[in-house]
Amino acid sequence: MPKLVTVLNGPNLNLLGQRQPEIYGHATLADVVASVAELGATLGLRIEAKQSNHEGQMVDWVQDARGTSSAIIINAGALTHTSIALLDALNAFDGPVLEVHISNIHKREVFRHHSFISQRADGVIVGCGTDGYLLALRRVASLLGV
Ligand code: CA2
Repeated sequence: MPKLVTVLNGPNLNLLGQRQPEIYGHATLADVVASVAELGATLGLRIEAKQSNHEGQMVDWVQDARGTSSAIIINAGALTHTSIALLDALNAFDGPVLEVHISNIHKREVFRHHSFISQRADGVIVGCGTDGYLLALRRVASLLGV
């Protein structure tokens, strides 16, 4: 049975490809999920991708990943910069955690420069556009030894 990788996207990432293409590109979230699933199949990993605009839902999904998922790839959107609850949930997860940001948060407003999640993340990929999800999945595969 292939190992499961949970891919979580937070608030407003359902709007990918619909607005602000100069920052976030033209790919939709469905496009991103399809390309991650395709690479996952190549690498021998199963992908479960979810998006929510709600902090509590994101916390619940991180908790659900305990015991079912081998790794988490997460773009928490703006919760990155605010959510200690999400950090606490990730701290209770045992496998690799890869944090992704489509834009280079360090080139943007100062309030985007700090990530609570980075304290738990095994790797952080920023500013690589939606390719960042694929880079994160390759790193997960390497960390899981598949
Ligand atoms: O660069 C990233 O991936 C971010 O996590 C995206 C978040 C932002 O709050 C973070 O600072 C950096 C925002 C996601 C909003 O996505 C949109 C996409 C298209 C149109 C409008 C919003």
